[in-house]
Amino acid sequence: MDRKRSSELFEQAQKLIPGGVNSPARAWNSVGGVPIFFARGQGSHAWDSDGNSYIDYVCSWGPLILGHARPEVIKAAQDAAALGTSFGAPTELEVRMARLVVDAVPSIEMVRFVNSGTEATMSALRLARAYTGRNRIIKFDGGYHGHDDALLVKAGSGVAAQGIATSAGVHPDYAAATMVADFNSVESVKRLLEAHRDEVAAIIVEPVAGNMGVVPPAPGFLEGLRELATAHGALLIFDEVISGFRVAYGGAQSVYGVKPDITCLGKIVGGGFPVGAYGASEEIMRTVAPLGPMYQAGTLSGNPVAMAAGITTLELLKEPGVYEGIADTTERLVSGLRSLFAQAEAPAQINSVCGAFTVFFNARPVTDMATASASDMDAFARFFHAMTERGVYPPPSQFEAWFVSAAHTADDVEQTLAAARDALTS
Ligand code: HOZ
Repeated sequence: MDRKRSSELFEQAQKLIPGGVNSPARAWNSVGGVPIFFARGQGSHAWDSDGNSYIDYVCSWGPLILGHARPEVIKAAQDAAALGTSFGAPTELEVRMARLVVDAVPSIEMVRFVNSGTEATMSALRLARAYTGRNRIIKFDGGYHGHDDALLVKAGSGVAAQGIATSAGVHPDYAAATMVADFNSVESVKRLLEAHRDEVAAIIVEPVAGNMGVVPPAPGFLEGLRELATAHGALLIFDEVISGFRVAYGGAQSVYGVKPDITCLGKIVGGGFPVGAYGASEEIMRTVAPLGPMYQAGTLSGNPVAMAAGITTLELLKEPGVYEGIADTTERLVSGLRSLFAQAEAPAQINSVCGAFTVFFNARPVTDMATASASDMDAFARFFHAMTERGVYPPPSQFEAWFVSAAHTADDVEQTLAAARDALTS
């Protein structure tokens, strides 16, 4: 496969942009080689700057649950843009979007829109501190919640792929207030809460971990967190930036039946445009300015073009059969890959939920960051390159999710499995 133009662009980009990328996970650091530069996308496919086509399982790292350039979403964004791209004042679209989110997510009575998942989690922590009057937080090893200072401690995603424990530049006082527990271990959270009674403002968790690769919650884990948070007067924050509107329309909290105090959203909620959101009960959200003393603001927050794309995406997701279709496509990919790996006698664990999965090159079950880290990164890298060479684009890191959209077809599944069979044989 000729990727001459991507190589040229990467050469130029590296002189102008750190690492040639605007987000480290895109740099292919953990798999090596030259990142593919994309030029266009349609449905389940994306085309690179050399004209090669790929079945895309990155899907912009999650937002594109309807696939690339879904016509209704594009039209909604175009129509909104033609009426003015930003006002810095309230618009009707924000009210419609807020209504959709409040109706969809069980724990949200009021919501504030921001511009990214990072802004959502950063604001949620500030809200938890303001509401409880406490400073410490508990996060999980391998949990990634964007690049807020307090959350770049033992983080997953690009941080784990770089092998960084805590980012340089994080103020030591912020890092010191962050305590790290083990995903799927209620006991590890209990120990921290008991050692720091009346000091913990919040426990923040991805209810389905997505940034150490996909790791679903063990039975009782989320329920245990809920009980502990309530017993210790801490708030439970679900970071549903990935799982929201993906594992189900109402997110992971609707699937597992556990209600957090604060929910963070991003990715899908913006329909491919930069949107994040945080929401909670009216009582908690009354802490947010201008109603309360916790300040948070943004010029482009609730941007009409992004709101229009988000509204249309959520409305399309409400149509009957959408999630059943995504779940079915995910299941066919996962079971097909499982049997191919078994036939090839290649050790692999495939963790999945509706619309997302990870192939861990690992002989043992992956239930937390320690077990995810035991995966064979070199084997993953070889598989990744063999797949891209065969026109399938998986995430360029062992610690990320493959995202399945409503646009992926039975034909895409067949072609992906054929590519995997060939890749494993080679
Ligand atoms: N944080 C994203 C992966 N979990 C990567 C974002 C990007 O590079 O676009």
